[in-house]
Amino acid sequence: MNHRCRIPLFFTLLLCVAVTLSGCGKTPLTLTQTSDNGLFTITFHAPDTPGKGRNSATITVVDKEGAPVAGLTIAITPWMPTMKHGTMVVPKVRDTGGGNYTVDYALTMNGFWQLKMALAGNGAADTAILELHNVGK
Ligand SMILES: [Cu+2]
Repeated sequence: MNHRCRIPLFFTLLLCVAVTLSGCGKTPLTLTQTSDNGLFTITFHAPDTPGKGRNSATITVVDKEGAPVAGLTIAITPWMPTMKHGTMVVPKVRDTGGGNYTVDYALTMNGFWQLKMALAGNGAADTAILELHNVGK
């Protein structure tokens, strides 16, 4: 190998190391919860451990038969039960079709949080609580 092609190779290797390192610290979180009256099964998936500050997640909703439920209005209220407070920022939920929804939410502290959910649409309504036990850890 001549000298001319060694430098691009070095930068390619450096880029590979950087990409590997940036992916290393992520710990995905998946929670599955049946709604309080059993109408829906909710799967919450976060690409990384939720923490203090802004977070995003995807939520998938299926009915009792396991069929995806699109078109729901989902309201989410973060709540810290041990300290009895919520957040100032209202989570944004977006229906991306096929029973999938994206959620952008913010938490003000590390620790134990609940995401209180109200789901309604197609003549059905139910509630659920997702528990995030280790926010920031
Ligand atoms: Cu708190």
